Amino acid sequence: MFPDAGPDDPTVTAMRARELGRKSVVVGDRVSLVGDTSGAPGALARIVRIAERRSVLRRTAEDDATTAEGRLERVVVANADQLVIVSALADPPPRTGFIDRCLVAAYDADIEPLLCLTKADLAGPEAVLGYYTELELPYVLIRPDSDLAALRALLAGRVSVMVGHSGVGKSTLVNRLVPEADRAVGTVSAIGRGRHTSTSAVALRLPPQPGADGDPGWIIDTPGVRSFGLAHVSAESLLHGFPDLVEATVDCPANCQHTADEADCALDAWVAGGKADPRRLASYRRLLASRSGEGDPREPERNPGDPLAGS
Ligand SMILES: Nc1nc2c(ncn2[C@@H]2O[C@H](COP(=O)(O)OP(=O)(O)OP(=O)(O)O)[C@@H](O)[C@H]2O)c(=O)[nH]1
Ligand SMILES: [Mg+2]
Repeated sequence: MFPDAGPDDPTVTAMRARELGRKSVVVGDRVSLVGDTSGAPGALARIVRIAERRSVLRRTAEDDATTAEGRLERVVVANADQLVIVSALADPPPRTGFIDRCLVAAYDADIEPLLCLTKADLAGPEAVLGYYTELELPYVLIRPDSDLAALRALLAGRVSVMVGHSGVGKSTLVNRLVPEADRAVGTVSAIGRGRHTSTSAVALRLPPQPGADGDPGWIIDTPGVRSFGLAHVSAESLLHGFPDLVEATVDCPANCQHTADEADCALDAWVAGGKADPRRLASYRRLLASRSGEGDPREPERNPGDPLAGS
């Protein structure tokens, strides 16, 4: 698949060849095929090689690497250029802690983030955008009747993967972007949680637009995640998801862990001096705490100030 595959190339069904050993193939992988690659009904090819991955987006089930769940690392997708962080503005309510985690994962995997705020017909984006003012984070607002031209322009020529909680509207958006996709769309239950309608990731070629030249890009729809665990990201790399804070740490004492109980952590003075939003530092420290098994395990991705579930 992917940019050099033309729109008229056949869709080939292939299975993993035994010589690949235990290496798993994930959505986004570029592979070498042998056998019947005609795409004819019943034709079956074999995947004999997985090309080196340009990027690998990972998450863990939990944050704490000392637990079995924390060690269980999942590759979400390979070779993505852009991480589309999908968050509803209501129903389910936005979780800035979740978005912060996705940003950490994106920077860690060297994938560009794009914030996609859905259900803009139900609530305004001011609170979420206000939280990210210092980040120059590109964003798009989506409502059922919105024009998708700006989003299509940001997706053109790249492989983008959507991540987000269940029920935020990922598949709804994919169906609008790729009308023949026919992705199942679910309902959101009363407590504001979706039901995990999508159960596997699927990459879809975006259709060419009249008047636009070049490759329209690929979009990958993924199943909703309950949390985006970051046990695989080092404490130092966590900070890369907080570019508004990173500069301050040059003034930290050697081996500063940047936690709230570090007496001389320069982040406190940075925030006290108005150079960054205190909520961002709090979010970073909640992430640090969560990785060491502390913090509120029920809603690890809700920052103070985020709306309550169901509101
Ligand atoms: N009001 C409103 N509702 C929306 C919007 N986008 C999606 N929805 C509704 O939200 C519900 C969930 O949408 P899905 O597209 O299934 O959500 P998903 O993110 O794919 O969920 P999972 O597959 O479970 O991860 C559906 O009832 C949609 O109709 C929107 O922009 N505004
Ligand atoms: Mg879905």
